[in-house]
Amino acid sequence: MKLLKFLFFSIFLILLGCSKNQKNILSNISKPNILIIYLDDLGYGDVSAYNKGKIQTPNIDKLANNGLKFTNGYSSSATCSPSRYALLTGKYPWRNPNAKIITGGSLIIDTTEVTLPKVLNSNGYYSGIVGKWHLGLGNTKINYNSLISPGPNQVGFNYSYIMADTQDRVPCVYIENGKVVNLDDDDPIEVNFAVNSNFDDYNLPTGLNNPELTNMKWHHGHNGSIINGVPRIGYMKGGENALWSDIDMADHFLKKANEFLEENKENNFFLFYSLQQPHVPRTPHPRFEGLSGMGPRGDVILEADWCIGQIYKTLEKLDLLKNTLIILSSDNGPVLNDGYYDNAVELLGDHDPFGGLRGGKYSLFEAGTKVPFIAYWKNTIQSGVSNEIISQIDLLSSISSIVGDKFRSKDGQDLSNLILNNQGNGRKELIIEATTRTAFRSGDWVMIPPYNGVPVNKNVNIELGNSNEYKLFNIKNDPSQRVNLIKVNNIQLQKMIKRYKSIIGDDINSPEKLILE
Ligand code: NG6
Ligand code: CA
Repeated sequence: MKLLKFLFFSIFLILLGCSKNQKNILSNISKPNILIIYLDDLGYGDVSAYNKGKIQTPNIDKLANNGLKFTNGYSSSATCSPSRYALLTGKYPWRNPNAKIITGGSLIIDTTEVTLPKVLNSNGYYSGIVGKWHLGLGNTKINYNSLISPGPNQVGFNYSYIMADTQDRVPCVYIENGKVVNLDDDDPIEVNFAVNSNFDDYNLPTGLNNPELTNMKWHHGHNGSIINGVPRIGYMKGGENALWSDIDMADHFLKKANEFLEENKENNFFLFYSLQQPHVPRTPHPRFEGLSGMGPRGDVILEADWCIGQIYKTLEKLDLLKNTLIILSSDNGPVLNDGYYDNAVELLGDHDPFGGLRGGKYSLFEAGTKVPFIAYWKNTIQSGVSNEIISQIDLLSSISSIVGDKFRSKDGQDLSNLILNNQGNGRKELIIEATTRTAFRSGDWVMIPPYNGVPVNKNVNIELGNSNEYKLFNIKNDPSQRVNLIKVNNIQLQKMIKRYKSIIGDDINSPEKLILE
């Protein structure tokens, strides 16, 4: 009897040991740190791992070539705020009428909504964002002189160090956990986006009235207040002490991101490192000036690539690479002239930021939303290439699954097996969005409905995807979407229209924009 008891006890101990070991392996694997490196307007062809063009991005390439490089990775929109909304909520941006490009507007994520940082926090993570936010702040007109809320800290981030909207919009200050950094109480900030004359003393210099005071010329828009010689969108006065330095912005965000990593090396952390490059105004630090031979746009891409290399080095130094999942992507496709004369067009040479795709930022064509999309996790993700379809909208559900949480977002799919093991299918279908218009990808087919509006935005010289007829492309055979197949394959077109309408449902675009026969 004693022997039997001993045997049972031993087996119990062995089983306990096994399950403990199993659990350890699981918890190590299933709870990596999460680092999302998010660029602003970086094109599919701007990364040398995707396009052996003129520009060299060795640090991004290192992640792409030693991790999983997706060739069919999408941002959720062809502009910034909607893409960021979708990334953090896993919901299609066209479901939210406020998910449009923000200019000083209110927070567009409901504070009760489940978000990526919230899911991670509930699994023991500490979440931070460093860099561009562009999801709105406050509920009404923002007072930059007191605590700014709600913002990133109210939708799940434990720590935030952000610029509010974009580098080309006022206010040109950093905001840390809801407080403007270095703000002098005696020099309060006033901001408005309507007209300069909203200020009491309305003789502040602007790009419109005082071009002689600018060191970067505006091409379209961008003729409001002049800060650091750069004319911006909107008007701002005060806050002199708090103004950022444009040429130091990359180094500044890098320093904050590095500090976050150092401080949280013992925690499970989520860092959303949201770089401002290569969005306008392109203001490389002088040590990158001229390096690309392509003017400021190329130079800031080199600067961003260098920053990513520095972050990699920090993870290496802190011995965090083996338990950090890195996702790198861009919020929308590329644009050359986005409102300033900065030689982006003139000095492009034979570099192709669009990677052979049609359209660009703001466009329903492929270059609007097909972006570099890379997953890297040293010793866990095998190096490889995936042609499966994946969207940033899937990141919340996939990361939730990777950390062992059950939450799945409304529109996202759990593609964790694809991300970690390059196994299983990606998406079968995807709604593509550009400035509230939508299109539909199903397998190798893309269908763009007819839309009113100009076919080409002449300012930025990008084809938007508007026309008065449906468009149907097979992007496997025709990746640059040159041949409209509506007449050749009407059956496929009708199938896609039906399916598209059934997904979009009542959320269908405003009728004045969409022409549905
Ligand atoms: C547009 C700006 C553009 C850029 C964009 C937002 C004008 C004429 N154009 O309205 O320069 O700031 O908004 O870009 O003002 S995004 O990448 O943040 O979506
Ligand atoms: Ca952008």
